Amino acid sequence: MLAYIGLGSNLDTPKNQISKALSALDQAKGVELIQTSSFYRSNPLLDIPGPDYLNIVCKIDTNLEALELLSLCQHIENKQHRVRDVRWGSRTIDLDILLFGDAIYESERLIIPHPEMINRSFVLVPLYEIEPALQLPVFGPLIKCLDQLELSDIKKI
Ligand code: ROI
Repeated sequence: MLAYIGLGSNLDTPKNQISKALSALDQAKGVELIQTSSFYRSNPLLDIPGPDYLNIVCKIDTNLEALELLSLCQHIENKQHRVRDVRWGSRTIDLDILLFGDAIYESERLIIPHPEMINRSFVLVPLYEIEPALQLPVFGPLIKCLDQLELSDIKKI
């Protein structure tokens, strides 16, 4: 199954945090890293105070189930000392499953496609870089979703 994961960090050398999480993903059983976008820098969403974020999107091939992939992502977050205190607060690393093949899935732990992805330029812009012709389940053509977003707040680095 092809899946897309969004990674973000704004603490403790964000670039290292993201690179470390990518190699953890690639080394995990049942996951092969296929492609990664460039790094993008943006202000924290909703102008919540804190350092700028770095974000990327990666494409993986996996034979894990969606919930197993979620557990793997949470395991990587925990290993990199992600502390969940304030909602929307700064974080060393965040891994969000964006898409899982064409699956539409909803449970208490996981919703796919990621319901907020279409509101976030730091997700759609790197996703577009690696998969410009993508058709999103539920949301439709990626390019049309991008057209709805303000893109001036994000910079490719
Ligand atoms: N803001 C930006 N720019 N990038 C993120 O990855 C990000 N992640 C989050 C919140 C706190 C919503 N803000 C973000 O989880």
